Amino acid sequence: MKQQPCVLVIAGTDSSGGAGLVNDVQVVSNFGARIVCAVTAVTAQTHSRVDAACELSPEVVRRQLRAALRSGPVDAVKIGMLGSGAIVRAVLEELPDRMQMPIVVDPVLMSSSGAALLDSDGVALLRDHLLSRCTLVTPNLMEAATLLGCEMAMTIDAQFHQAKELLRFGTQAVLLKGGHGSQSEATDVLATPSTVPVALTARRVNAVMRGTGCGLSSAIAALLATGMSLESACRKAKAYIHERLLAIAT
Ligand code: PXL
Repeated sequence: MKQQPCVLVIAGTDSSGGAGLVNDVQVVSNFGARIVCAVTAVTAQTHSRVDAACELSPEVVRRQLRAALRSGPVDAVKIGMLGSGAIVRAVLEELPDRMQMPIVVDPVLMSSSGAALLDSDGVALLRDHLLSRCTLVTPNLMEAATLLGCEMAMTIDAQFHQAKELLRFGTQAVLLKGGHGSQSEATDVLATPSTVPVALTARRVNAVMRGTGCGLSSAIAALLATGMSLESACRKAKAYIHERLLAIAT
């Protein structure tokens, strides 16, 4: 029997359970993979506000990463909240090569309630050094605009354009999520340097759920850990999030 795949989750905790590590662990487990982890920050929050965010020392993050990577084979990495530039640096120093295992980065910049979850030094390091080390980056429309230093894409054409633009930071692929848009379909655009970008669409669901971004990138990492192709993993992960939204829809 094939060994159970293992995902390394690098993320912060959210005491409401809606986003962050708790959500990541639930999703990765749903896809049957094992988890090793490195906690970057502890946040105290409800569904409507962030009360406190405390980053761990970069040294503790570094040691968790070393220990996690030594504790057995790891088949994929998911990176969520990083908190500070110092933690981004620690992750850059310990992160395996993407040729060894797929690395999915959810560029967590802000909570859905609007609190900053990465400082400005961290944003610059993520954009200029982390993206060139990853297999896939999964920004939402706001995160893409921040990374590119431009206005948020308001049309599907603009979303296609920004997905391709983000490739200039050296990531192997971009999944630009349209969940925060206003069209009747929620369209995500998958772009790579060597293929025509594809639109992954799902009917927009009338539901509010925190942590859909965390969940999507965790599902993709868990599927890539099984050896699935990038496009299939993105499609299957999107279908999974769509099902979860349908389950709570009004
Ligand atoms: O969904 C982004 C996110 C990631 N990680 C943590 C969070 C949030 C959003 O609130 O709190 C810990």
